[in-house]
Formats: sequence, structure tokens, C-alpha cells
Amino acid sequence: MQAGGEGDVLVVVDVQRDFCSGGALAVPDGDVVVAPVNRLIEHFRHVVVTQDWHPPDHSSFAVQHPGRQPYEVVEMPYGEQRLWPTHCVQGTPGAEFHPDLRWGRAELIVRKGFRRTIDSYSAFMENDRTTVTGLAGYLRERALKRVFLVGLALDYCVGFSAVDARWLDFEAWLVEDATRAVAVGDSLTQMRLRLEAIGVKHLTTEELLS
Ligand code: VGL
Ligand code: ZN
Repeated sequence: MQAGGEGDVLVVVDVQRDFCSGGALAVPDGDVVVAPVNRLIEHFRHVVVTQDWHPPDHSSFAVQHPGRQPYEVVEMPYGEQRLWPTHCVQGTPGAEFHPDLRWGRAELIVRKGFRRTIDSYSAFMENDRTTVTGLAGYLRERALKRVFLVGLALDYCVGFSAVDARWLDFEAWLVEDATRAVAVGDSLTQMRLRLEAIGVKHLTTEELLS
């Protein structure tokens, strides 16, 4: 496939220590994405990376909700929200990119989830579905129209970024082998159905590079 040139952007979602093995919210096989992601970073002319970046008392952390456990769902003013173990706290080692990730060529780092009262899965929009990160405006101003998504986790931040990319009228592609899921309950099945329904296309790193 002809991809990676002008008009295309690789969006590398949350490849951070806390989502990899030994991390606070480790995604099964999360580290496996680093190798294909690095190949893709080298290939793409334009690369954007995202960084989950929470204050220490973020409202998505289960410890902020007495009597609640990680992975339970609670009602927030903006709707349902899953609670997580404390992860990706601003300035801590867990919030750093995976040490092997070659993110140096990235043209933009989008930080998200920095507002205490709102969680943010998507690289475009926070979970209240109103507050924006600014990424859509950035991509439009730079005439980047095809968004290729990779990173962690497929059923949360990568998936919701793809959903919003489509909703905001970008072409969205998922590079399957360069992403992995947290898989809480049926989160992965749900996300796959949703991505299928809205026309998010998928391919492998090999297909993209050949
Ligand atoms: C993520 C849960 C909480 C992700 C971030 O990057 O998919 N998931 N914060
Ligand atoms: Zn988070």
C-alpha cells in the first residue's frame, strides 16, 4: 500500500511504561507493539505521539473512589467511566514512553487526561465528548487527512481515537499488529464491532510497508 507520505499521519497512542509489562496498567503483550511501531515511525513522513498524562489525584483512579475497585464502572457527571489503577501520573517513570520507542521524529506530542475531573481515551476528545485536545485542528491545518493508528490500548485509547477520527471526517486505518488490547469484559469485541460499523479499515505493518 502507498502510505506514509504527504497527507498521511502515524498516530502512536500511549506507548508508555505503565501500559507495558511491569507497568501499573499493563496491557497483555503491550511491549510487542514497540518493534512494529518503530518500523512505522521510520517509514512515515509525519508522526504524532500521544501521552496519557494524569494528575496524581485523577478521577479515573479507583483510589479516588472510596469502596471502589479498579476496573469497576462508576457514574461521572459526563456518564459512565471505568476506574483504573493509578497510572501515567505526570512526571513519573510510568508516564514515560517505552524506553525502546523511537519517538524522536515525532512532530507533536499530544498529552491527554490532564484535567482532574475528566478522563480522556481518544487523542481527539475527552470522555465528556465535548472537551477537545486540539489534534483535529492541528491535522486539518497541516492537511493531514489519513490517520494511521497504532499503540495501546486497542479497546480504549486507540479504538476511541479511531472512532473520533472517523467522526471528525478523517480517513482512519488501524495497523493491527502494532496494537494490543486491555480486554476488560467484552471491551475488545465491542470496540471491533464499532470500528467495523463506522468504516475504520485495517491492515498489517507488512502490508503497509510493501
Ligand atoms: C488507557 C485506560 C486508561 C489507554 C489510558 O491508553 O488505552 N486506558 N488510560
Ligand atoms: Zn489513563
